[in-house]
Amino acid sequence: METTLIILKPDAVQRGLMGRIISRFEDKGLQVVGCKMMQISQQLAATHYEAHQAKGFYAGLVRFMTSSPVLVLALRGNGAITICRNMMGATFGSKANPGTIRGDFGVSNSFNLIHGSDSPEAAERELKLFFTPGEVLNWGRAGEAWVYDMSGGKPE
Ligand code: IDP
Ligand code: MG
Repeated sequence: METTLIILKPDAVQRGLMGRIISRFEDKGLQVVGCKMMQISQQLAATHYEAHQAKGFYAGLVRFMTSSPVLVLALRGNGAITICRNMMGATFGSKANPGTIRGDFGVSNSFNLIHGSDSPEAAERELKLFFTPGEVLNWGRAGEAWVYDMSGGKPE
């Protein structure tokens, strides 16, 4: 099972889209194992987006991410990282396909509602940045046996 970091960005929180976006992930069968609202500090935004430091949009991106509260989620599932990235859609709503979160809820070429880790390495690094170990809960879902076929001993 993979765990991925999702951030519902300031525009998603301000526009009242938290519930609808979380519902999409729950409906899909992903398990919420961590969830909290927070205001991202300058330092945390800089660390999280350090790979983009040289880009022209970097200063604006840090300003956006620190401007208003976000909701951070740890989502778990078989292949959760790729599943979430596919559900998010292309980087900006103007280009993202209908049926994706960015495609259905946004039109901007700057505000884009959601972040999701893009690799197992990124997920490990980002989960540590946003959650303390005790904030990610290993809880058993009552309906798990009907989310995955476990007859072969592993989730299919
Ligand atoms: P991703 O979030 O789809 O993985 P990246 O290219 O990794 O997209 O960029 C990280 C974030 O930086 C984006 O989600 C977006 O918030 C911001 N960003 C990327 N490109 C631009 C741009 O051209 N203008 C403004 N913001 C941008
Ligand atoms: Mg990226």
